[in-house]
Amino acid sequence: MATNDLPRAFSGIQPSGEVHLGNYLGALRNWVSTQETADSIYCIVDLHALSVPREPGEIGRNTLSLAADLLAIGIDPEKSTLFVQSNVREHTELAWHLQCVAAFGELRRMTQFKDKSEDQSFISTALFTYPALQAADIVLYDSDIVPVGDDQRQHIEFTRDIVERFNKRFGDTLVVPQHRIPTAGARIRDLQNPEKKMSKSAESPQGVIFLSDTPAQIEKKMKRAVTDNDGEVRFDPENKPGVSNLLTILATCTDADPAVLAEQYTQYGPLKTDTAAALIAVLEPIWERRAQLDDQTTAEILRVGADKARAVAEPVMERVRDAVQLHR
Ligand code: AQP
Repeated sequence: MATNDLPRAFSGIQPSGEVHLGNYLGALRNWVSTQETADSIYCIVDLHALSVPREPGEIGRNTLSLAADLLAIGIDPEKSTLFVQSNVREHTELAWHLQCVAAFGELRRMTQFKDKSEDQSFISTALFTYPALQAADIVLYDSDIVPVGDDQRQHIEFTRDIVERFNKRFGDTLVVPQHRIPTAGARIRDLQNPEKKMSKSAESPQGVIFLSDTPAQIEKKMKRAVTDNDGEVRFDPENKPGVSNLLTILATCTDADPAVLAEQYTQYGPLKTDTAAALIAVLEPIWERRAQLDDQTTAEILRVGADKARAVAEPVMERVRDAVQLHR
């Protein structure tokens, strides 16, 4: 809980590539609305992005650009704290303490680890322990709520479990957070491979709508989106994942119900055209704001954000050190 009696919200995004529609509809849109009802802390989780092999400088370069995207989307530094994970050292210190109460078997059950390690020639230990660092990110700020997409549900439940275990072992020290997953748009699927979630690291960029895509690129990707052969427009995510994904995107962009929207269409073509148009209308003001942001202003916002974040994190970390009682 924040000192101003508002709940504390925390969430993060990796600078692992360009922001896509799944990130936006599943999480970032809610980051913006949460600013009005919670003391919100948003983090660019650059250390997480290092859990798969990267070139030197790659993540550093992506970080500033991602920060500008977040500001353009509507993260307001007057209302929220926006900062970079590696600028606050306490994240890794607390992660160690949480790894010490996390069971190997628990981590092995994480579906994100299974998905991301599949077919990889090098699997880092960091990819395996990723959820413990994520848990530290959250609880380092006494966070009450965590706005995320559905893919993070298991990680937040893991966070709750290990924080409860820590509190049981060392005394009531850390706040146990809750996820906040949207009812609509919580899992946006890849347009070419609707069995999978839309992801920065997708096999083909044709299945992913990036925030930086032009209207023409969006129209083309929507037109080519994989549907199915039965020709019926129906909201049925299990049996018709491609069509249901388009309905979800259209519904989320227009604040409508996807099943009700489905009744207005008899063919896939007009559904694709309307979905592209609705999306472009939502993204246009974001593109305009993004074009006005310069690197110097963005870097200064991150610097101030890191100072604000440290001021919250340091006393929480001190509480953890007191609870564990190592020699000082
Ligand atoms: N397809 C999605 N639908 C809904 N929400 C999504 N999120 C990600 N993909 C979808 C949400 O976006 C937030 C930031 O996620 P992230 O970038 O930190 O990590 P990720 O979930 O691993 O995203 P990607 O795009 O799949 O990245 P890569 O390919 O690098 O692993 C989270 O709240 C997430 O739920």
